[in-house]
Amino acid sequence: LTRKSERTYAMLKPEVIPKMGNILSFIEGKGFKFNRMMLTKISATRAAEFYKEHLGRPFYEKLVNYISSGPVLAMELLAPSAVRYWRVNLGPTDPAVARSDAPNTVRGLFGTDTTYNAAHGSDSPEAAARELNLIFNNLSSHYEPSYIKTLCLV
Ligand code: DGI
Repeated sequence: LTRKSERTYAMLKPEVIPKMGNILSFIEGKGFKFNRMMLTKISATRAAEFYKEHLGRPFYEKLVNYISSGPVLAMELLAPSAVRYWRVNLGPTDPAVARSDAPNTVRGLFGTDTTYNAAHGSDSPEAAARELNLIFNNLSSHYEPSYIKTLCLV
């Protein structure tokens, strides 16, 4: 990492995996560097841990079920002010809001609704460190190579 660079955790959610190429081009075009990248599946237990700050919210169970329902693309992105820069390029949580207020964002371009909103981005450097560790340093708990084989056949 250079002095001005920062890292963040970005994740493409299951519904956009079939069109991940367009989204990766968008991210690359914004100047991010892909430092680590992994197509994987997150277990429900790991997803519950990942989103624990939302425990008790009405959408929590749906969110955990969704994130653990299919493959995700986990990424460590590098850029100056990467956390904030990725949040800006991700756009508002609700893609309908993104389409009106920030159309040239990942959620504005590729999101469907508040559940199927294309991608995740850490909201602070501390969250990025926690999330990167949780996803990349706990491979045996969620990595399912047979699933990826299935994905390639469909
Ligand atoms: O940081 P964000 O992903 O933009 O939003 P967040 O941290 O407030 O919430 C995390 C995820 O939880 C979000 O990407 C989608 C889901 N979520 C948040 N608020 C709602 C929601 N899902 C539904 N269905 N309804 C909500 O109000």
